[in-house]
Amino acid sequence: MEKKFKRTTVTSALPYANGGVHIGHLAGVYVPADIYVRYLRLKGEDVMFIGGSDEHGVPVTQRARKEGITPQQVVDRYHKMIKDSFEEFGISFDVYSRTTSATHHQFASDFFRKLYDDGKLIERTTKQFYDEATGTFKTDRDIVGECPYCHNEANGDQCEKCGRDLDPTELINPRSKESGAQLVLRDTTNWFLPLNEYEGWLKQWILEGHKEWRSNVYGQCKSWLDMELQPRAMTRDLDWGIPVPVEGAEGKVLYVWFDAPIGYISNTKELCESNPQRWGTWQQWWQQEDTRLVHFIGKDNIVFHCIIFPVMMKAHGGYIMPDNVPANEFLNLEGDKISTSRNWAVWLHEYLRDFPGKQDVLRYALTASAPETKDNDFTWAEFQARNNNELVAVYGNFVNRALQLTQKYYEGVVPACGELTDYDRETIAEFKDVKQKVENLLDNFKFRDAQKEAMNLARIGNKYIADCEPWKVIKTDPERVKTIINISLQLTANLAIAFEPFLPFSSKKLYQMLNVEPLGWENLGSTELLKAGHQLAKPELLFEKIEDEAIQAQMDRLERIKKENAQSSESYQAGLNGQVVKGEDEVNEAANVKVEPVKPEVTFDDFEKLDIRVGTVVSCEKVKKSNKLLKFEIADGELTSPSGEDGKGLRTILSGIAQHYQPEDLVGKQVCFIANFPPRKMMGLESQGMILSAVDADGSLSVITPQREVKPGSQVG
Ligand code: B3M
Ligand code: ZN
Repeated sequence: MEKKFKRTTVTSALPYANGGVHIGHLAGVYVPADIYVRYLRLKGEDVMFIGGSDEHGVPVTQRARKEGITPQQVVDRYHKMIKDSFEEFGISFDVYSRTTSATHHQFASDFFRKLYDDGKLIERTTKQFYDEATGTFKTDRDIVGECPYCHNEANGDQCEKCGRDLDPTELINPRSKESGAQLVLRDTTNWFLPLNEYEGWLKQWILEGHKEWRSNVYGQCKSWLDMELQPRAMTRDLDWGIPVPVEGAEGKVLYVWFDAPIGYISNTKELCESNPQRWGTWQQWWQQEDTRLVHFIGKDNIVFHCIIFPVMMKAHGGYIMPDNVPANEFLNLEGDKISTSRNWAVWLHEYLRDFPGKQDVLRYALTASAPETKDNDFTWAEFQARNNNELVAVYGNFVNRALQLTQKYYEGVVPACGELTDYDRETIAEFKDVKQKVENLLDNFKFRDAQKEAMNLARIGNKYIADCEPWKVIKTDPERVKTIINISLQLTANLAIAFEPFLPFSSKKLYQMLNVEPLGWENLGSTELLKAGHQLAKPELLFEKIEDEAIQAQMDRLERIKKENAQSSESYQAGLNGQVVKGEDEVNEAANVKVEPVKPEVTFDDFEKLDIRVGTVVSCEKVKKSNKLLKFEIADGELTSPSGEDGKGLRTILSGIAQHYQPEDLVGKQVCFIANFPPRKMMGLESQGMILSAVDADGSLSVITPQREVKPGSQVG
């Protein structure tokens, strides 16, 4: 930190109140944010931690429709559920409010009105689909129709089969998802934020001014800014949301992504007004240059927090800009993408029910596999191993030994430290720099490594006790044992401090066992935390083993979900299986099978340089005047190629497999391809990658396909 800030405003993405919170949200946003604010508080810094529910938006109305209740009933239910489970899990928000509050409605409405009055918004009339039967405009997600590219049924905003982003006007035969009614296009006027006018400023502020941001965040901003920004609608034709405060705008509400980030500010206002002595004014937290603003979010929210919200604040005037936006990548579950609609998730409220009192175990496991730089995987086996082999066997074991020995030899009274040996001094020196290391890592949002350093303290302790063997020395040199135990107890107190941001429940328990009030961060590294003669409380186990049965029960649950999902997609699978590629009739004789020897060793880094992806074949045809080449158009999830091209359309790849496949047999199939080869011209056409095939013993080629359908653009590795 170069500048001296007086206070830090920390926000964490406001979860949609249309369902529970799962481990992906926790690992990506709430656990790291909570570690960060607990750390700042422990250092005595002035920090406000803001959370809340995002209660507008189409997902809420869809859920309400599905359940036959009102949107307000939906958000009331989930807001309470989310708020309660965060609290039980120890996410230490200073405020957790909601975007349906009166304060928020007023604040967001005023914010919009100021932009409107200052001429910062542009009015545009566009054509949108309208359901004449219900008299309502339809949002992209409420429209279905035939995909113009792959001709499957698609949603108005995206075709899930070929992965293309769509505009609903592109759909063939667009209908209302709800009623199936035919839709008509009608003129509608909305207000747009001209993002393009802020491009120069954004480039300066982010690309020049914030090179220190995480590379995933910086990279995403860069690709947006390289693309030419477009004006973006800030109002919608919907009936759930904050009414647009402009005459003649009846039936329109603020775009959910306009009002939701303002929720951070209105929640601050609520908190300040409820306790002005403690919190001062909301302006201090959002408008003063000596305040540092940090947003914790998942990677899908980067554009909203780095581009749209900053432009809103800039256009309004008076606001500070985020100093950092430490966005995480995604967490998968047992190798599969977390999905609310497929119920492929571990839900926080269910975890708290199934593992009562074990908040810290999940906090530890999620931080240990936090998706900080790339997507990561949560498995129940690893969860169990983290608990049994690390929390129990390392941290818990050390603490237990130190406390039990004190109990046994000194009836729980801290013995005096005598003369130090060289080994004592070495050990003390080792744990003295933990403070600096953990601080450096936390200041740079490297929570995983920071937690590892804290655990390292416990490893140092275990090694110290094992090497010193007090249980033997007690027979020959009881004075020496006092020193060993004293040092071990000081280390134990250090562990309570170092782990407090990560594992607050365990630190609390440990302080109780040590019979001391919680210690501040500045004490980390000290060997004088517990005075000789201080009486400890009765020791208890800090962590307990998690048995196989508990893990099996979770695996059984996932297995059941998998089966249910498989049943519901059976009909779809049957359709796909009907198009099996015609194989050749020959049977290879064993003698003909030629096995290539394995190539020389490469490193994992070498392998990582290849960017292998999955794409869906949208079209495939023979290249004229070539008997080998097929020309593929592949939906690749809109990847931008390393040369910075495209990122919107389909990827063209030429592949020399014309003798092995009928082109039409490959349409709709998924293939694996290398995405980062430089483009190459063949027969006057440009190929943007290479499709991977297996070469059978007889030389025939078989295209490599993922074992189940995945999202176009998915990485292979
Ligand atoms: N509710 C989207 C999400 O949960 C949205 C975040 C709002 S943050 C202002 O991913
Ligand atoms: Zn499609």
